[in-house]
Amino acid sequence: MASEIKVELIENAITQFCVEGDVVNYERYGNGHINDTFVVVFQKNSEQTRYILQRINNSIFKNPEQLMFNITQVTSFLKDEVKRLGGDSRREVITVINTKEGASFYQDTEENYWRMYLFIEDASCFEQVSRPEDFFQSAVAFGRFQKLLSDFDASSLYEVIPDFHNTPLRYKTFLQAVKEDKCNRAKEVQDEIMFFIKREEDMEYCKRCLEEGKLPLRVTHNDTKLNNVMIDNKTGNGLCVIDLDTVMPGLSIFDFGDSIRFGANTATEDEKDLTKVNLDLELFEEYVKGYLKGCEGSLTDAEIAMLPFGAKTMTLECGMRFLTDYIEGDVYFRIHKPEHNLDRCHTQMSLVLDMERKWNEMNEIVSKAKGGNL
Ligand code: ADP
Ligand code: GN1
Ligand code: MG
Repeated sequence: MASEIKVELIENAITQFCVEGDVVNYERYGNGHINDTFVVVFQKNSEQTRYILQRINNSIFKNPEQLMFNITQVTSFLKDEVKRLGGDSRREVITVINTKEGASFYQDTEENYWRMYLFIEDASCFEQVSRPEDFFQSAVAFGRFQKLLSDFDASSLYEVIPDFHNTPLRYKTFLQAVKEDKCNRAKEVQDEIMFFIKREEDMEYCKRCLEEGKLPLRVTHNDTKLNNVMIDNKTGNGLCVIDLDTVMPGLSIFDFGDSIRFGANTATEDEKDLTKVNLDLELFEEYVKGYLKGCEGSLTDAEIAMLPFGAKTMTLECGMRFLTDYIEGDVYFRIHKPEHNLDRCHTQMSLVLDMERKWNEMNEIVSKAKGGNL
């Protein structure tokens, strides 16, 4: 469940950063599953400015210093690129606010790690797609993000969560959790367990293509959910990719796939009525078109051909991660009710089944888009 943080710790953290003015108020913000996020309003003279304050989840990000090093490297590279292209680097790229000591994060006396970002105003993050155009725009933004980072030196990044999208390794972790069954929950979820065991081969395929050199390793975002990109309220364009914690070397088809898993689902990630969970092919097509546009020709033919596989693999992997966490006692993802991770696992399973039914159509959409026939 959402962890409580002592008010004194939050209020102390707020004062550590280089922001002028007085604090007007602060409150929890957003729907991320990992960090504790707050919006903080400061006032100087009669002007109010909002900031994002986050307590970094340091049971997941074991080395916050390396994490923040990655984020400052990536954001400063992106800001230079955006400026070079004539864009607004304060709205199109996350801005890290330093502490009064000049550091990119603050460590308090209770081993909490805090950071602050400028709040990107006049832009929205969505939990579900209501207008296909927004989904198209989010795809352009994630594709562009990938393209802009193509000249970034990947070797300068720490691998903050090793093997983050190593699906076969996650499968082993899942089997181990089932074997250990620490919370005695495995017996309730035998059908779910079998679902993933039956699809073991599918989970290995993309990794094998990388190892065989059929897919290139790139600098990727690795967590391309719709609520990790901001859409400009005025122009309707994809504005800024946020949640840069997992920027690491990875596969473009996984960035594509994770967006499909979340955004092309006709239901939310934790919908209990599974009849509502489907892969929306129209949204899938929008995302394919937007992603190819944003990547501007930088994807190889093999990457494009494997986009549907990226979507299926990310959905399988995420469903299996939710199930693993349920079996392990809900220790990773923030939950808001007792069987939340199991509900999330069920939506991912339903979505995989629907992708299996629509597999030919998904591939046809991709090959038509590649040929520019859409
Ligand atoms: P988590 O890793 O927990 O998902 P995020 O960095 O994605 O954390 O932040 C959670 C939510 O906070 C986002 O989905 C978004 O709604 C909001 N948010 C994060 N950073 C900003 C920002 N710089 N400006 C405006 N909103 C933001
Ligand atoms: C987490 O942080 P957030 O909520 O954007 C998770 C992703 C999962 C996603 C499932 C660091 O993303 O990998 O796909 O939940 N992030 C991390 O909703 O594990
Ligand atoms: Mg997020």
